[in-house]
Amino acid sequence: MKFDTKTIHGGQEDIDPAYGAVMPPIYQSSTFKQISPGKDKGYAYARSGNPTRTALEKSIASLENGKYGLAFGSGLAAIDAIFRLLKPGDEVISTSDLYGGSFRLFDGVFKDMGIRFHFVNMQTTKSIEKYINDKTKLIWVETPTNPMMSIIDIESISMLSKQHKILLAVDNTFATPYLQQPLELGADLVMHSATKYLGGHSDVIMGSVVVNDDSLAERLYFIQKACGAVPGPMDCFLVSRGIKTLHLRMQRHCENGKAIAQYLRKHPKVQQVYWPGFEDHPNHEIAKKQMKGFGGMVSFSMKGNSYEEAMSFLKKLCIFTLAESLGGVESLAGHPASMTHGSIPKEEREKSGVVDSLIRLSVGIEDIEDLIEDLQNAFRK
Ligand code: P1T
Repeated sequence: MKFDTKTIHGGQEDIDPAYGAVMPPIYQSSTFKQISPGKDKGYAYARSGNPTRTALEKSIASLENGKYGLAFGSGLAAIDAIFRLLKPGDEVISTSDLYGGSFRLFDGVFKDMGIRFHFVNMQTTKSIEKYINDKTKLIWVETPTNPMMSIIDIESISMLSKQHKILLAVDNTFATPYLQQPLELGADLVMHSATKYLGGHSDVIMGSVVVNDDSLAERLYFIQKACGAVPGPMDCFLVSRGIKTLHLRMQRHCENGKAIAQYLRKHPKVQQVYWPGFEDHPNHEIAKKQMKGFGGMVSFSMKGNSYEEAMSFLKKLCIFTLAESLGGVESLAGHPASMTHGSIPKEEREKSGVVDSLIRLSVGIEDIEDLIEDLQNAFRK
């Protein structure tokens, strides 16, 4: 089955054996009647499993060409579940430029539980090698990175991780499985904030993990059930519905993202535009190799690097909404230093380029002329 068909039918065979509904029914039930004690019809208690959630989990697994899918109550809950595979004393090598909330979870929760983190600029695979030792158990990659749009070579890191028997996990939130399939490139785990492009309509918080390995899946299902960070059936339905148009939305996100990146690059007030589609982007060749397109996320800094000017620009936008999050049909604008990446110390975040004038755009699927006019007005006034 091709990807565009999978968004609609992947993992959805016989979705409603009872009545043949074509959409996964919303089983808004916390528990299921048992035939006799301990014997049920496939579902016993909704923390362990719910048919609406199963439908979504199968759909996400199919999109990532993976065997097993798991849904969680948020993207961070999905990351939390992955890190529960580790033990005190284990070491993790993580991308240094990453979502601020992921950094907060690593530095503010897992560090205190005895996990040691090395935050590394992964632009070259060589830079990772010197941090590998016997205790290294996981490599955490975000690509494209949030918010600097750096590209990390998944296939090349997977060769290194396999050689050293280290798990490789990829946060695929920015790319989506439409543009990039990390398991195909050798990753062991692929994670999403389904809140973003998978849901696609900014109306739900959710996370997911997909794996191929049987024992890894078994342990993650155990963690999902034991820790209980599961999404509700209504939210699972919403993400299932969102996924059905993922391919169409992504095409427009990519088109609009490209037009905005090119417009910004020519603007006299703009210092630098971060978008992996530019031929002179430091890792453009890797982006071309591992992604089908360059996505709808664009970041840029302003000349003079003035915090005040960035604020005034953001306040003047009308169609772009000033808000955290990304990946919805509507265009959003954010100021990473004070919003999504505020939890990263200033010195650290500036090292990866998150300066005071940096603005991040989640380019939506509106008419491109309206979007460019909105930016033009915000620069002009
Ligand atoms: O918000 P949640 O569903 O828990 O997902 C966390 C998360 C994980 N990974 C990446 C790459 C993310 O971008 C996010 C959430 N990001 C935002 C809310 C944001 O505005 O960047």
